[in-house]
Amino acid sequence: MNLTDPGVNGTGLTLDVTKLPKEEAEKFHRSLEQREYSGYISSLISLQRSLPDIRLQGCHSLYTDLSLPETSVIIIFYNEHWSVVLRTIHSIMDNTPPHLIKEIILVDDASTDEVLKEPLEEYVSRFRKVQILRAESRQGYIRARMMGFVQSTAPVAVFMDAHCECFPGWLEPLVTRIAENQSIITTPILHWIDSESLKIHKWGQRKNIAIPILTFPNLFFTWSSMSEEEWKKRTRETDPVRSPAMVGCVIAVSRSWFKKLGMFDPGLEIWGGENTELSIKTWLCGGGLEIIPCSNVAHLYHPHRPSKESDIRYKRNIARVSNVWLDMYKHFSENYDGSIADYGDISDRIALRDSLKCHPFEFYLTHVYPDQFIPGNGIYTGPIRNVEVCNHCLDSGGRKNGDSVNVLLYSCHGQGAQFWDFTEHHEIRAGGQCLDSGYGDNLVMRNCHGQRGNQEWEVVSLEGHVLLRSHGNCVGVTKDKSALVLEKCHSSSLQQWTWKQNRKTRIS
Ligand SMILES: [Mn+2]
Repeated sequence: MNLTDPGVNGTGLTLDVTKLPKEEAEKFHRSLEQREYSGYISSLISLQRSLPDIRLQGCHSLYTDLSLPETSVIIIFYNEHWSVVLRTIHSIMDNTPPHLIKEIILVDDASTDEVLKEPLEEYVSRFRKVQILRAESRQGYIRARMMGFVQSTAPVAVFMDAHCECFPGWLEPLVTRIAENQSIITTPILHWIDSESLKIHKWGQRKNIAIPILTFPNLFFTWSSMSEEEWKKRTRETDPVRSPAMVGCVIAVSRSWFKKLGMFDPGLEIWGGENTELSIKTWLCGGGLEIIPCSNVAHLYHPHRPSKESDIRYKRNIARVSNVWLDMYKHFSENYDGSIADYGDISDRIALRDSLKCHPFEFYLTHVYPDQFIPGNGIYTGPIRNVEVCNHCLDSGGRKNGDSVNVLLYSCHGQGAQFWDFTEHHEIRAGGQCLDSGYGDNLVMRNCHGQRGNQEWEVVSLEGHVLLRSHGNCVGVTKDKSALVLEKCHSSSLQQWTWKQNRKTRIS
């Protein structure tokens, strides 16, 4: 194919598949179908491709202490592509001072791919520190991680997915922070390996660093930006960033803290919910969770094919997490009552929470992440009814209008498109989107950008009613009572709404 150093320095490889011989093109397509990423492309890229040093200025001089505790790296694989697993291992070996790695424990979660049996053993026999642990039957990612942890011996454990590549200097910053404070779990900045070309896309390291936060009702994570408050609190851009949640692909934790927290909940099945559980409990039980800007790891994000089984399993897992940790807020998560799947016995997890004297979940909402949005638990919540036009509500389910959706005045039913929340961020949300005033006298729904501006609202309380105000204009109904309009505020009841106040603000 006439390739020179494909993928070097994190560049990807894009092939014109139409120019490949038929047999090769078939292999290319088959590999994409098999694994949700291109094993074919991966096998053309060196197992030891170098990655550039992308550390922020200031990182180099911060982490020169040679006396850090040793680390065990625990990697779970299940039918992962040979080249992807090996590249993960090589990148650890090549980018870490040897004395910091005590061992790398590969846990084979009962893979069926033959190449991951003896051939893998033979390949890794060149590394003194790498050992393979085989599960006899499928344990799932969560229990397999604990198998590896129990086998490991170093004071710090790093859980890493089997499809990662480490940048130079990735480990020292993670471990340094743990050496300072045992009960802080640390994560690197996760960059993104493209699943087709294996190109590494760099993500923000400075103010535009991506912060994982929890989402309700599914207790998954989503990306947010650093709060203004956090940005101001830090004095250097290399300082750790408090993280409300974690993705879970790369986590560093002290052995003692992970044990004290009861490891992962062994009642969680296969995959999902464990990162949420660990995030919540480290925060509630006296520890913390931080992103360390000087640590960089790339992770191969690949779409997970959803299935009915995996969906039910996930809902079962989050039912466990919400019933153990969320107190009354569990009512805002899916399947908390076990109506979709029986979530099993949680009594030992509750006993653990009691014995550690962990804070109530309210602590998370007031001290860890006051911006946490919980649909149905806004400051104001529910349908927004007009005072003048009997039984008509603000409805976000209008027609598409370019990149946004028109908001209408519509007969009240109070469900879905008419269920609104007013957030700590001064957004008015429905169905995952935000009310936006940036379209003249028109009101639309757009993706929430979190930057205030056209999505910043005031809910002004009158006697029993509210005004919805944005930069001096108010949401009202036209004189003929047929449509919504954003116009100068006046005193007519066409601009007055009833909306249920649910609670006080958390941030003043
Ligand atoms: Mn992964």
